[in-house]
Formats: sequence, C-alpha cells, structure tokens
Amino acid sequence: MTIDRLLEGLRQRDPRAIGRAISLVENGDESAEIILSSLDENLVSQATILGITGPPGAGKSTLTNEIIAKLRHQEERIGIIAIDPSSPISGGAILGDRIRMMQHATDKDVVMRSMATRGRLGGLCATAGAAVRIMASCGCSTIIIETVGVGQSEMDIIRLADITILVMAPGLGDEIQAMKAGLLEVADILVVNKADCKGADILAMDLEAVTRKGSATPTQVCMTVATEGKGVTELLDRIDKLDSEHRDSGERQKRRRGAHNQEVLDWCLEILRPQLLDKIIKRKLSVLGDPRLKAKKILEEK
Ligand SMILES: Nc1nc2c(ncn2[C@@H]2O[C@H](COP(=O)(O)OP(=O)(O)OP(=O)(O)O)[C@@H](O)[C@H]2O)c(=O)[nH]1
Ligand SMILES: [Mg+2]
Repeated sequence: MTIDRLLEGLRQRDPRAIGRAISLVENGDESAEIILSSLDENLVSQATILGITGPPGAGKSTLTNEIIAKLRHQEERIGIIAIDPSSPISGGAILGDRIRMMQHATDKDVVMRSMATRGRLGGLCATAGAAVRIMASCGCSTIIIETVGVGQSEMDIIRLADITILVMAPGLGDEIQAMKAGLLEVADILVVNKADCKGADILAMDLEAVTRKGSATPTQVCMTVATEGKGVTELLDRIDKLDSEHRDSGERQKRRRGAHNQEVLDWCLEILRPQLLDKIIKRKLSVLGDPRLKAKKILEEK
C-alpha cells in the first residue's frame, strides 16, 4: 500500500488502514512520521482512554467484551489495545482474548490490536500511545487498553489512560494479594468481578478497607459478573461520572500532560538507543573498569 493510499484509508477510517498504520509505527518505518503528523488532534483530545488492569484471569477481557457491547449499543466506535506480556503466567492470552472478543470481530466499528511486551527493550509507551492516537483520529471515541498488572512496562502503559479500572476477583491466590498494593495505587475505579463466586463480598470489603486507609473517602467498589453482563451499566455510569469530573477539574488535562511527557521520553530513548550502541561499539572498550563511568563519559561527549 502506498503512503497516499494509506492516508486516504485512514481518512476513510478503514480498519485495515488503521492496522497497517500501527504496524508501520511499531516497526519504526520511515512513513511513521507522515502518518502521525496527519492525525486529527481534535478527535484525539476528545476521546476517552480507559485502562483496564488486574491480575491474570480476573476477567478483564470478559468485562471489556461487555463494555464494548454496551458502548456499541450507543453507536460508539471503539478501539481496543490488548497488551500481551507473553509470559508463562498468561500464556496464550492473545488467542484467548481474540476468541472471547470474537463476537465483535466482524464489527468494523471495533478496532482491535494486540501488542507484545516480550522481546522489546522499550518503546511500548511510545507505540501504544501512537496506536491510541491513530484509533482516536479514526473516530474511536473510547479506547480501552487492557493489560495484566504484572510488570513495570505494563504499569507504565496504564499512565496513558485517562481513567484506570482495576479488576480483581475472588480465589486468585496469595500471589495476587502481594500485587494489590501497587495496583491499587494506579486505580481510579475498583471492580470485584466474579461476584457470583464465593469470597467476592469479603474481597470487596477488604479492598474498601485498604483504600480507606489512604484517603478520607474510601473508593467504592463496583461488583460485576462479567460473564452475565451484570453490573456493567453501573460501572459505565461510574466511568462517565468520573470522566466528566476530571474534565471539569483539570485532572484529565494534567494526566494527559504527564502521559505526553512519558511518551516523548520513550521516543527519545528509542531514537538514542541505536545511536549510543553504535558509539559504544566503535570505542572498542576494554572489559575492565566501571561501566557506569564509561557511560557518563560517552554521554558527556559532544
Ligand atoms: N464465574 C465467573 N467467571 C468469570 C467471570 N468473568 C470471567 N470469568 C471467567 O474467568 C476466566 C478468565 O476470564 P478472562 O476474561 O480471560 O480474564 P483476563 O483477566 O482477561 O485474563 P488474562 O487476559 O489471561 O489476564 C474465563 O474462563 C471467564 O469465563 C464472572 O463474572 N464470573
Ligand atoms: Mg485477557
């Protein structure tokens, strides 16, 4: 596809053109700059970016699926970015997510994209940020980033979101308990999914108690049964309300600025990494001595 046809495809909001554009950015293709500077910034700033995070198996994809279904009833166009850690913990996540979202797979107003974190030195924020912008510019008024809250790169990604939803579920084991503190910090809305299962009420009370410690007003927990679509309307109402509060108070703008700075930093590192590696190799450094000192010297060089 020529760049002109691709840009025309993006103007037509063709899902195939969107997919192609994201791939070109991801692969560091020269045309990425042309694509990214052709976007409709107005639509980008209007779109709502939701982060959905939580431990593996909590029901994030099932819930995302239900959210899509509800929003599609309102004729919204939606973008989904599934960050796949490709780790043994959630092996096969891509396939699983694809199958679960199959009911929306033929809907041209649901644009899906998976991104792997494995085998990547960095740049995930940069490329995910670009994907968000491309989708928003092509008419997606809501963009959902689904990520397992396990690693630093997944947590960085969540900063791209205007609103972050933490999905927990009963019966996920001790390992999850340990993750909770870090996850709670980034969450705007807490969801206890699998409310049909034993232990859901206790988990909700437990979470409310934890959030009460940190602030004057405890975060109210939303209960959902994603497999039956229960509690999803209430969750969407909460999201809407918080979104308008954030728009009014300037919180949203503040978050966007933080995310933008993070993305610029990510791009700086993407651009610098190969240049620096080249410099290092050319120096034919001895293996003796302090690597940190050598790094400082190379950076000080003009
Ligand atoms: N009983 C019950 N099961 C649920 C509910 N929501 C999801 N599940 C099941 O839980 C399992 C995991 O759901 P997913 O939506 O794949 O969870 P996930 O958080 O996306 O998992 P990863 O992407 O692997 O991190 C599936 O078998 C779902 O059918 C629920 O509300 N109640
Ligand atoms: Mg999933």
